Order: sequence, then structure tokens, then C-alpha cells
Amino acid sequence: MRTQVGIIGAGPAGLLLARLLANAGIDSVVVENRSREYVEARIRAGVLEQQTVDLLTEAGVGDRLQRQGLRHDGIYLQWPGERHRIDFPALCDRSVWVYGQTEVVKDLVNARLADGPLFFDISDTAVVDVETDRPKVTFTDADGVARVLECDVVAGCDGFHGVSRQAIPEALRTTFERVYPFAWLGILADVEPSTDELIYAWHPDGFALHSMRSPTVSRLYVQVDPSEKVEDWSDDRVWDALATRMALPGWTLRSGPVTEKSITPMRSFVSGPMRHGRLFLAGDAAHIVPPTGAKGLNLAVADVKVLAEAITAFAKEQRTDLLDAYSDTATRRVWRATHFSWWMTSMLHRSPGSDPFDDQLQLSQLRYVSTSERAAASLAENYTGLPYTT
Ligand code: RFL
Ligand code: PHB
Repeated sequence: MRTQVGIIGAGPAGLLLARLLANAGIDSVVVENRSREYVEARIRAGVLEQQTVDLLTEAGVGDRLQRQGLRHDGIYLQWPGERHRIDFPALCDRSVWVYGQTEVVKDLVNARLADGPLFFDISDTAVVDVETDRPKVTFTDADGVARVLECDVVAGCDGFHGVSRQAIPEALRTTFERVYPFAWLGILADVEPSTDELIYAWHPDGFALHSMRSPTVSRLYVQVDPSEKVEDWSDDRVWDALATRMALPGWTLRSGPVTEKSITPMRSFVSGPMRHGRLFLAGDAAHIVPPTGAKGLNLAVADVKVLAEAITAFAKEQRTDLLDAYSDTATRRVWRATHFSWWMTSMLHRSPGSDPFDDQLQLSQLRYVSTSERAAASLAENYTGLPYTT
């Protein structure tokens, strides 16, 4: 098989890249080791930056998002006894949208299947010859047939556990990592959200977050120790923890049937460069942020926007300048999001062994961000998304 761009991974990064390239008249083949059902049901992100929404819409995959996405003009920051709203449009003239990653992926899979080939359920993925001008993706398809996909460029969009990053020689890679001493236990529940905006709550027992997916589905998280087991958290225990950590006089947390429950460890990871020869990494394949800043999916989208433009200039005009600049351009934005995610995480979580001094520093920071317009504006512009050229 021969294509212009071989794309490994049918997550948001790989699928959106395929769409942007198809819109520019460039052929690609997407290969994915999971089933369609699995990738469409994987519950992850929920918050889209304004420019992510704009890009999906311009790419022609925003119809359902425009109908069903929920625009949010702020978030609440909370600590015991107080809840403060950060007003995004007033502070930075932008908003965010709540629309589940599952829905983004369904919309992109539908678009992809209309645009070109997408192989699900593949195995034995490998990337070879990336230092030549004929890089190849080799894999075994769902029928057990060994395939070689010959490309001009390969995009490694296969997430943190994928094979693409490993195709860059270890001696050329630099990795930066921070493993946080806590995890998030997340639930999805069939109950109307108890809040108009997301609530990020600091509490002596640990962080809690109230998010949502639709007018009838809530998404909530509590900070837990990374060694905790889902089995030890009955639905009642989760609801009790949420009610305690988000309690506010005059406000009640509605509970309902829990349809999903899982624990996610929190880490930050950056690997560079994001390019080796004709192989380009995008999204979680190159970087992970803790979810407190709601940045992971948006960063994946920002990477592929820059990469799609670079590949288009190469395919149409044989220009290599944008491909050469890709890693640096993307990495600058990655570090901004990494810092913001670390900052939100540090402000809102209780670390094991933290003492009253640490608590007071966090509470002081929360009060400052909630009352100083300039501090709030910094949170708002980072949360809603800095311009792609930052
Ligand atoms: P993905 O989504 O992991 O997709 C990679 C795809 O590659 C496939 N794959 C392979 N395919 C072929 N061969 C191989 N060898 C392969 N190995 C892997 C995988 O099956 C998969 O389909 O990466 P991508 O596309 O870079 O997208 C990144 C996002 O998924 C991720 O950053 C976000 O979900 C992070 N995230 C959030 N991001 C936000 O912007 N806003 C949020 O509110 C937000 N909340 C979250 C989150 C992530 C969370 N978890 C579970 C880590 C909340 C949580 C709890
Ligand atoms: C979510 O809705 O899953 C969500 C929202 C905000 C975050 C992280 C996750 O910061």
C-alpha cells in the first residue's frame, strides 16, 4: 500500500489530522489497534477550548458539537465555605465548551470513513525507515494479513502507550516527567448536573471536581491515593466524598445511577523532539498533562493543526521549513500547557504529608485568583486556550 501520510492511532489527534489533510486534498491511511466500538466509548476529556471548537467546525466536523455542545462562560473555584466564579468572557473574551471526547471521536470517525481508509483492530504496528524519504508503517490487519504502508510522512498519534515515540532513538530523546502523588477517581452518572458551571474544589480531604456531559449526565472526580482500588469505592462512598468536599450552605449535590467508574493516575510527561526524520509525533504520544487544566485533548488538537499545515506545505510546494519548525512550535505550547496544568494541580490538590502551612499557601492562592482581576485573567486565558501562535 502507498499513501502520502501514514497515521498511527485513531484518537482525536490521528483522526483530526486525517480530516485536515483530506480537506487539503492530501491522502492518508489511519491504522488503529483497537476496535471502533472501543475508541468511540473511551471516556476521557470533556472540555474543549474555543479554538478547538472553531477548528472542528471549520473542518466540517462540528455540526453535532454546535447542536449538543454546552458553552460555558466560566468555572467555579471553591474551598470550604466559599465558591467563586471566574468569568471567562469578561476576563479574556473567550469561552469553553463541554462536549465529550467520545462524541468528538464519533464525529471524526464518521468523517474519516467518508474520506478514506481507516483500519481498526490491527496488531504488530511498527514504524521503519523514518530516516529515509520512504518511511513505512508495518502492521497485521484484522484478517491477519501482514501489510506494509509506504508513505512520504508518518504521523505518530498513538497516545502515551504507542510505538511511535520508541521509533525515535533513545539517545536522541529527552524526556521530562513528574508523577504526582495522587490520582483521580472519576464517575459518570445519569443525573442532571447540580451546577451551571464546572466546580473545582479544594478540601482538606482532597480535591473534587464537578463536570458534566449533557443536561442529564454528570461527570465527577475525587482525588484519591494512587494505590486505591476502584472496588473499594462503592457508589455511596464516592457520593459521600463528593458531597463532603463540595458542600456549601444552601447547595445540594444531586446523586444518581453511576454508569462508569475508573481511577486515573496523575502525571506530566514531555518527550522531545517531536520529530525524527520523516516521523512526527502529535498528542499524547509526545506529552501528557494532568487533567486539572483540561488541556490534553486541546493540546493534541493544537499539535495536529500545526502539523497539518506543515505537511500541506510540504506535499503541495515541497516546502520543508514548516516541518522543520514543527517540533519547536508544538513544544513551546506544550510547556505552557504543562505549566498551567501543574499550577492548577498544585493549587487544588492535597499532597500526602502536606501541613497547615501548605494549606494556607493554597488557600491564599485561591483567594487571590478569585479576587484579583489580573490573577483571574491569567487563569482564564490559559484555561480557555492561548492563541495557536503563542
Ligand atoms: P489517544 O486518545 O490516546 O489516542 C491514541 C490512539 O492510538 C491507538 N494506539 C495504536 N494504534 C495503532 N498501533 C499502536 N501500536 C497503537 N497504540 C495505541 C490507541 O488505541 C488510541 O486510539 O491520544 P490523542 O489522540 O493524542 O488524544 C489525547 C487525548 O485523548 C487526551 O490528551 C485527553 O483525553 C486528556 N484529558 C483531557 N483533555 C482535555 O483537553 N480536556 C479534558 O477535560 C480532559 N480530561 C483527560 C481528561 C484524560 C483523562 N484520562 C483518562 C487520562 C480526563 C481524564 C480522566
Ligand atoms: C471532564 O469533564 O472530564 C473534565 C473536566 C475538566 C477537567 C478534567 C476533566 O479539568
